[in-house]
Amino acid sequence: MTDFFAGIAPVKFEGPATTSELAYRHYDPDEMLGGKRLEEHLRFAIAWWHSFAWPGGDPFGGQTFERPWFGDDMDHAKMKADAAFEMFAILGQPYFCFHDADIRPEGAGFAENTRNLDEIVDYIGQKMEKAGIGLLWGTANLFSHRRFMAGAATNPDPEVFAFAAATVKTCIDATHRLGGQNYVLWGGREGYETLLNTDLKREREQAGRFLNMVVDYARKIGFEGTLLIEPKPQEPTKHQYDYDVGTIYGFLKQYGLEGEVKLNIEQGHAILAGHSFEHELAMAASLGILGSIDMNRNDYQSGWDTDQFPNNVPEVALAYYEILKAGGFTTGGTNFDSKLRRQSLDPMDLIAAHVGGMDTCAAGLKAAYRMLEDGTLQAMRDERYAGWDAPEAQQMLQSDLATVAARVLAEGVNPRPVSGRQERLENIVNRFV
Ligand code: XUL
Ligand code: CO
Repeated sequence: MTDFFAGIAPVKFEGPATTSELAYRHYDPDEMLGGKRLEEHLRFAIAWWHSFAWPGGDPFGGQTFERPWFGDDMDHAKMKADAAFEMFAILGQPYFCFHDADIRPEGAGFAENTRNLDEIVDYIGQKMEKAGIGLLWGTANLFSHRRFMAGAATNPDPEVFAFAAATVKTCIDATHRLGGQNYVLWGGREGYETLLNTDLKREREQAGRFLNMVVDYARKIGFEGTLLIEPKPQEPTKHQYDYDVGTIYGFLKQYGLEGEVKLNIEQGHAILAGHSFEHELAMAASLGILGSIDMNRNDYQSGWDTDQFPNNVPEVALAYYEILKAGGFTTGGTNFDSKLRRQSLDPMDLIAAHVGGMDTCAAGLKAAYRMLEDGTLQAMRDERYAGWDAPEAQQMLQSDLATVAARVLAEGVNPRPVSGRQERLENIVNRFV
């Protein structure tokens, strides 16, 4: 027990009209939406790294948060876990996510890291059972320690590849033991700063082998969760190999893994890649690799990964619209890869941030569901492509340029431009958000 959240009661659903600060206005876990409870649609998870490990630093200053569990021994790691489960009890979300380095103290090397991980995984496993909380995904932090400064799988030094492979093995083991629904790989240092010291072809090949080894191992131990890669275009490296959804799909195809690995798509990373979140989601869905989401909000001006809590319902609605159209989550969910601003010091800030985020997502999901149910958007989109339903149009796709040209000439084909109706469609969306 810690007294960190003392005086903060479990957050309840009180409906949109409530004036209490810590209540859900839109997130009622038991509300039914199309035969499924809201909790099962959204599958919220809390990120251990931002909520419990991050000290509040930025490039110009260090720690602003004072947390009683900050420290690098096992007692502090356990206190951190205690505080985490106290917060979970207040928020009532079903899942959490972690990196090895968030939950265990850093050891002197691989053996001690593994011992520490095993011990804390036992501790967390007992707490999960008691609380009825699940693990959405686990992952390895292959980017913070200086040994990974030139990459993990893509490192020019084979011994770093080995250390990374061994570490990922222990993290898949830990995720498997805790009943994780997914295992995530985010290649924070899998990229480069300058081509002058980088053999890009070789590095991508190493990453392809690494991922194949991960897939083989996960299957060998009977891990039934989904393996996910998380795209991000840059930061920390200048050029990251997992730039965006399309880039990763090409990589998976190249290494024969498109049927094995799906994607964990993050709002802020999509923005950094010059895309909208819904674009990345729709692209992944169209390629059959949509897995899970890291929910946050990125600053549109700053150009770096700000990981703010979501609070923009219209934006979130368009994201869940794509997710619902794709059939919703299976093993995936909504992980808050979101952190407080560094001046938000109080325990209350941490709770309120999640309450707001969960409410924003619930409101967005419900709006998306109504948009789908109404069907006008879908009908107008279908109408736009209706010409392609004609058998002649389908035949043309099987034909060749010369045949098409002959018909255009013979029939005097001269298409009449039609409106894309964007503003009308945007007005329709605004009826629901
Ligand atoms: C970094 C990021 C990571 C991954 C997991 O930008 O999003 O926290 O989600 O390693
Ligand atoms: Co993320």
